[in-house]
Amino acid sequence: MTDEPLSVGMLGYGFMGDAHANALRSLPQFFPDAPAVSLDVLVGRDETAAREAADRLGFDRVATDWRDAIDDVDVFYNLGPNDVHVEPSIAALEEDVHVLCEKPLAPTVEAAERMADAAAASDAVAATGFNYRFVPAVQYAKQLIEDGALGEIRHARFRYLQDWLVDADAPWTWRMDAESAGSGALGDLGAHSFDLARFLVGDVDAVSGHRETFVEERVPEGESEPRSVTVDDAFAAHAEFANGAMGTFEATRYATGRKNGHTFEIDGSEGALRFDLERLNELEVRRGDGRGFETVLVTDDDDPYGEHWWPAGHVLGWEHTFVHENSEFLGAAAGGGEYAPDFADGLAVQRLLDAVERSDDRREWVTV
Ligand code: 4PW
Repeated sequence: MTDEPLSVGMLGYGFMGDAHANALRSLPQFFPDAPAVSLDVLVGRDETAAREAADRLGFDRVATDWRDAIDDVDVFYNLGPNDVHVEPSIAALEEDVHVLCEKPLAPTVEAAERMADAAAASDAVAATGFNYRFVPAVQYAKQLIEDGALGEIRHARFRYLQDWLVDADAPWTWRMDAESAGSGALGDLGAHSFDLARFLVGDVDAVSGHRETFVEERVPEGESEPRSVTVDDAFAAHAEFANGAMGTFEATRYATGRKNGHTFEIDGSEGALRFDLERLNELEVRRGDGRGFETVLVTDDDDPYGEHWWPAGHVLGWEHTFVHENSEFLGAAAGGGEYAPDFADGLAVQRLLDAVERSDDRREWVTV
């Protein structure tokens, strides 16, 4: 492991830029064993806005072209729109620069395959930003499942519900454009659910999907002409897992009153689990033939990541998932170790997103 700080380049400085920069600032205090980093260059097309963001987030300099950033850094964070994930991530991996790319990995399966190929050919670590794997309660759920506490898994239900498009005046953004985003709620929210499903339950063999777009046009902020919404607003899918479990998935931006309602329930022959991201310190566990679910507060010292934070019961939030994710990613980058979820996991999820779309187009089940 090197003692030199890893120099960081970051493309994008919106929501995800804040989340990752905050995580990088927290690491030295709470994860002192994590490799040190130096925030070298922030990449954005608008130089003035990028400079303001660089000052706010603590980066030394800015670049308006990602090509000017990649050669000089050890680690590259790709936090741009989904279509911008592809070429910069591949170019960085070709230079053996470690990459953390936000999800979904790409707008299409073909692009995700090229990214996974570049990762396989590179000596660098290639991480896909599925941060919810790093919720302590999710890791605790994984341990329970691996220890056999649920027995044979029969059902897995995943829902990701948001409501920011219920507002008829919500502006058009790149997230509503198929070319930039690939898909809508399916790729933005469903990708998280499919990743957790693969992490906790296993591979999915086949899906039957259904998508809807409720509002066909919206007006971009500060403009007067509407633009077409070319992605799904919501999706639902049935899934057949390789281990025989049945899955159901649903995600929407039209769930009135739900802000970030990412939930799952897993039922097995010996027990069951329930999780709700809006109560992320808790896992509801049903063991044996008890009469109901026990609510386990996953904040003890010996719980996943517990020893790094506050005394038991002093709860964590959404932002801590990024701290955990970054500690694992940078540790693998500095030490040459394995990291998951990697680009192969990102590609596996992309194939599921694509299968849902093909199934909906054909109105039939699709084998993944
Ligand atoms: O990745 C997801 C985003 O695109 C997030 O986890 C939540 O939903 C917050 O914003 C969107």
